[in-house]
Amino acid sequence: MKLRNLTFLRFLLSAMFAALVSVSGASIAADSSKPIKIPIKNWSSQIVMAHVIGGMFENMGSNVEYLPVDNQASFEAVRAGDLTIVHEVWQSTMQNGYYNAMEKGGLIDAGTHDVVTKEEMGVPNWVIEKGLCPGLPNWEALKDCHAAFATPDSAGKGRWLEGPQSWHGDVMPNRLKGLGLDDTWTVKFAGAADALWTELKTAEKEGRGTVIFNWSPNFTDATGFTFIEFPPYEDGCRLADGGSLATTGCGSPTGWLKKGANYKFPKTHPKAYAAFSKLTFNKTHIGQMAALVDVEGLTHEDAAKKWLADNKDVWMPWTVSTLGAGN
Ligand code: TMO
Repeated sequence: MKLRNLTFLRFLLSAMFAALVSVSGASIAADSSKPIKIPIKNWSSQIVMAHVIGGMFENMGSNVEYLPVDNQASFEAVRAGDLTIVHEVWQSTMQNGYYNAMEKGGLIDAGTHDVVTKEEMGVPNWVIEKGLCPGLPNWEALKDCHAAFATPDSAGKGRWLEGPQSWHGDVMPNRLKGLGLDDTWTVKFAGAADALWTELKTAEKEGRGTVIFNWSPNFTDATGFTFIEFPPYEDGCRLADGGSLATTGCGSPTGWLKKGANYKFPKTHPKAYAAFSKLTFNKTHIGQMAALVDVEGLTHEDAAKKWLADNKDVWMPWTVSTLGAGN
């Protein structure tokens, strides 16, 4: 084939491609231009994932709006339509709020991420390696080592640094009582997740022990963190589920990570809803989203942009519509 013909063939192919793109572009217009309302909570993977999902929606032609929200209030907000989605529902701390909103009507299940979750008190690995509490990760080791975990605000008791109280209320103070450890250990609540990571650095510098609340998937999966092994979780062991101080010593269960949506979302934004219900992040993805902020120091927005740019092969297929004409 002559060079000119080749050039023409290229032109023809790209014109055909442009026509295809504009056909799918036209059908995208079936989604409402009203903004999809996405919650912003107060831990890194949740915020980065909010912007990742928002970026996906924008790439599909939708408008998005980000709204700061209290974690436990967010399920009722989805039910009422003040939020369109929730994208990180952690079973062990949020299933009550999630299922209550579903039972009242208005919040629907939008699928499950491809990951097993854990939210639990634990220690950075160097605490174990330095022998600051011999016998860890078995919780009974805590009976004899509180002194190495005291801080100026703990009145001689060992300190557990919990996350913000809005994450799971009094589960951890009740844990200490249920285990009979509240004479020698106390719980302090962090103002925000950042305080947990600062505590890891400070304690290591000061050479004192530290017990913090943490979760997986998180960036600490890669940096070395061990969850304490408490008595096994049983349905109903927590106070909020009908338990008593005889049972609140139970540990956290492993669990799922779910998504939820307002029941109107599939109707107002069929394509965005289809993409949202298909998307499923795994342990590596979620760990990366947290690490881009908490290890590499990017803003949440920049972290999301970088994650989207580096992972087109992961998320683009979810945005390809298989819905019929008119959607
Ligand atoms: C809700 N969280 C993942 C921070 O435990």
